[in-house]
Amino acid sequence: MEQKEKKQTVFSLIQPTGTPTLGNYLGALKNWANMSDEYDCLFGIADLHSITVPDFREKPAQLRKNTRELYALLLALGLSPDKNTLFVQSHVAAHSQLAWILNCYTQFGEASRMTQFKDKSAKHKDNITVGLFAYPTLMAADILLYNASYVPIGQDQKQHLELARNIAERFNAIYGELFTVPKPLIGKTGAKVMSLTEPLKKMSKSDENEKSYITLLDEPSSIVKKIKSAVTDSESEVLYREGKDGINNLIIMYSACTGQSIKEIENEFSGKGYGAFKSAVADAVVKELMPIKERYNQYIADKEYLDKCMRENAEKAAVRSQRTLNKVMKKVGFLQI
Ligand code: ATP
Ligand code: LTN
Repeated sequence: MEQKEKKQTVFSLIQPTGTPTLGNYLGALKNWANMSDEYDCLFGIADLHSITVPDFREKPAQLRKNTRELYALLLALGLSPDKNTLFVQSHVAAHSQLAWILNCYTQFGEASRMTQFKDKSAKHKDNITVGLFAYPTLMAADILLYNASYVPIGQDQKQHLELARNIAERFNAIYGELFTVPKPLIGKTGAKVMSLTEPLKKMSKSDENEKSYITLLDEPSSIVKKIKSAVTDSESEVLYREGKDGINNLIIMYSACTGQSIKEIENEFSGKGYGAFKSAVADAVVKELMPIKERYNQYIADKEYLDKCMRENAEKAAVRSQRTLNKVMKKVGFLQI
């Protein structure tokens, strides 16, 4: 117990906007599972964030289904609900409460500079809500509530983390040391997995084109098909080079699944052409994902166990986050009764 208190805290959430892709997995989730020995870990599902875009507003049944399925998938990745705090964001009221307070310490200008906001609002021009704009302050609240030292995320979330750091520092400068200033932990491979059909875009589970991404629960035959039809280039050498975005992406995927370096991969496939390489990539991805799918099928069938884990873990998260929220409310000057 004593040792547990000394561990530094790691925190990250993922949105229930669809089955996670190979990009989510290699860029973020894969690293989560092996952190609980070294760190005090909180992981979970950012369901409050997922209603910031129209696709998930007004679809309550879908949101509920996705949330339960994602929770089962987190367990299937090997995340222990006992060693970690594994929870659903909306089950813990302090997130929304602190987010409101942080909104009042965030400049309109700095929130306007978030590239994700610019991208997502360009995509939904006629339906841009204040919630989408305030997305990063809710994310900052998530992290700061638990005094997380490290936040494992993909490259695309770095700017949001930078904002969380700025808010924490600003708050500390006004009220004294209150928040831990969090640092990002970007996956070792730096893996930013790109779309299979448009390799200049990141692989994203909300892409309209299903062929552009592989989900963690895809059937092997579908994985093989998608990789075989992945966009490459008109050359034939398996080399990691500028401009060969499609091949570079497949090399990154293969490297992340097999642990081989780029150099080793280039040597292995020297003179073999793209066809053989694509088959090997597909095999490696299938081998990586199938055990996860098998475990997922067991967890999703046991609703009672899932609910019990969610309830117990929400309780753990609530106790911890409430402590921080109380301190903040006192500092800000809300009357204590
Ligand atoms: P959406 O399509 O709904 O915006 P997403 O697929 O981009 O979702 P998120 O739920 O926003 O995924 O992200 C979950 C985690 O996965 C984040 O830490 C994010 O940085 C990481 N991530 C997302 N896409 C990729 C990718 N293509 N490569 C590497 N990491 C990724
Ligand atoms: N914005 C993140 C999900 C997210 C998150 C967080 C990640 C919400 N709150 C706190 C890390 C820490 C995303 O879309 N990937």
